Amino acid sequence: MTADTASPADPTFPVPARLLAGKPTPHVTSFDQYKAMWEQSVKDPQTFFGNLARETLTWAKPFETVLNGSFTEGDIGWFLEGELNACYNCVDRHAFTQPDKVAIIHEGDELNNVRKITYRELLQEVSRLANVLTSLDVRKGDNIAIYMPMVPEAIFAMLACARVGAVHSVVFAGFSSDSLRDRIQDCGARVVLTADEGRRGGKNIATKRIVDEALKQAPSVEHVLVLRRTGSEIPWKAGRDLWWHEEIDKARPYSPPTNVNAEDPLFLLYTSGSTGTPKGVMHTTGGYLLGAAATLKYIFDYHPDDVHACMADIGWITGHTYLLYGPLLNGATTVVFESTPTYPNPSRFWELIQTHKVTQFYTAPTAIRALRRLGDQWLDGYDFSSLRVIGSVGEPINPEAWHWYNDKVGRNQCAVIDTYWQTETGSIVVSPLPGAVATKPGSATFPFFGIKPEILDPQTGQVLEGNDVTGVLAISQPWPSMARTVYNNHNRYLDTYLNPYKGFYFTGDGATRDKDGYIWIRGRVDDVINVSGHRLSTAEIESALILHPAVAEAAVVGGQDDLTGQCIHAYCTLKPNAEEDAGLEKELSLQVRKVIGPFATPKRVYVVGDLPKTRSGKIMRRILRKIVNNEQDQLGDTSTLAEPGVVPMLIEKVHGK
Ligand code: 6R9
Repeated sequence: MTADTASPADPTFPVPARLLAGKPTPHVTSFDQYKAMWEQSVKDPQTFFGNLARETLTWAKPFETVLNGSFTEGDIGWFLEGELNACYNCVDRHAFTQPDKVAIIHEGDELNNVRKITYRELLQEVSRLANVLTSLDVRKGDNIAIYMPMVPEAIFAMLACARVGAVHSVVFAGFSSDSLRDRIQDCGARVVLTADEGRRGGKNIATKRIVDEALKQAPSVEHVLVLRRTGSEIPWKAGRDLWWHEEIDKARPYSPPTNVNAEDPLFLLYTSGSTGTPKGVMHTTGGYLLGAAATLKYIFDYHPDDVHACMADIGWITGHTYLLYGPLLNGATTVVFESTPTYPNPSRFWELIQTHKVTQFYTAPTAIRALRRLGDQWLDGYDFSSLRVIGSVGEPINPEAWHWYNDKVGRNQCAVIDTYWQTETGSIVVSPLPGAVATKPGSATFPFFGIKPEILDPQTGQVLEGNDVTGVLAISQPWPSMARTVYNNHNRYLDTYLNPYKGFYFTGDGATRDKDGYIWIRGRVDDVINVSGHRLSTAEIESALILHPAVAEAAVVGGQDDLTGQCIHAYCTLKPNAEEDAGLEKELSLQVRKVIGPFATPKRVYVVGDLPKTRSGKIMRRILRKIVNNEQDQLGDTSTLAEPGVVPMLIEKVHGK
């Protein structure tokens, strides 16, 4: 590993002098210091993480064993025998030492609609809600579904579950009723926490109606606790539905936390894989919390007076780890943003940074690209002097977007951190440390403590040693915040992550380690499409299309898109008696929107006569992918096609004559 040899092809950006000179001093101030810590963390994880876990978290009962299990067995556990409560660690201990510090700044959908919640208030709010959950007979180990807009109560909901030892399963409020239903059915939730409506970009979203629709086929649910957000008329089912405020008013503002074992589940989060239905990725308490707390401290270089602004929704892992758990575990002030980057105009993020004197700002490349495209005038005159670290997550950041972010938002004086991780990794696994690592635009750079990345030959699974190698990215030893299982389907966990390359955790991403040892993530090597940082499975979109009565077969591929990174292109063939009218392609697109959610809307749907198949009937998606990406001159070997004549027909359909 070396970081000091720049090549002219990939210019290297040193750590900004302002960070090293300024106050506070970064936690890690040189590459050598980072390297020494990293080496110790992977050589002796027991000592490194044992110490870190004792320093970082408050344990009700200390652990004795730091790590047990292996990738070969798939039985990993950290901090065994230890007991703790996640909510106590996020709230109580800070409420006792710094009660008046602001824990949450809520920036509502409308400008100047700000609500601040101190740690003292947070403890009261979360306690009340925990008592309400207990009154609904929610117990340790129960699964609770949360389908809520970006309001402080969504944070209270997650923390209240943790307080009583229940397992939250947050479903992104942009998912359709069908997707919500599937997730509730899979985890068997008895209680759903939701709101009457959401508010985003000046529009109301019919949250409760979507829940009602989902619950028609989710008999496990006994109670729905409904937050009044907009006050609009909503349907109501007496007995099942309860008003949040009415229940809260009755509840005592303190509730004792329920301690759980370090390996008891903290939450489920459903994510798309390369096949079939979404899987409920399970994170446990001790290891996940340590990963969240430690990465927030070191990768965002958190210091006590910082205001941390993560723009992700709580429905995604980024919202879990860097909006809620990481910041609150560190006793930070965290921003909950309800609106969109362009409402009421494209200065919204910049206004937010200036108003709240944000020190760490975290968003996705797709938002950076969209704002860059709208023009620099939207940043004019804003004061960004509070910022020290600006981060990006969710997809590869292209160098143009990186430079714009660095120049216009970071003013070349901030650390730009391209953070690579996944729902399954729980916390960031590859990223620069602000005070220690020189960056290269487009590279996530070096592994975090405890992460031993390897580049494998995809065919043989052999470790590609040394630098200047490309293959698939794997991790060769367990780290505290890795997912432990897929809910109710441990075999799927093994088959997806641990069996493809024995002895390794397989990420599903391709990667290069360049000649200087920097890691460059190349994107998914499986059938997962990344649209604006949202993970979508081609199989899931195909299933949604096939539900339409006219569709016989569907094949979905990812196209390249300047704004969203990738976009969805769907090819469909029709059943023999189906009629192809002018509106059908639009209708099929709406079908996907309805079954999965608006963010999964295909960019194009092509109704075609036939699909390119091998003689054994396998659809050759590679050809479909090349055609949408305008690479029809590089189709490669098409000799195995059963019907070569379909290719010109497809090209004509996609590109015209
Ligand atoms: C945190 C999150 C995970 C997938 C991952 C990869 C892509 C995330 C990235 C990145 C390149 C980065 N990804 N961060 N690719 N550079 N900095 O996004 O989790 O929704 O589970 O997605 O996103 O392909 O495998 P998740």
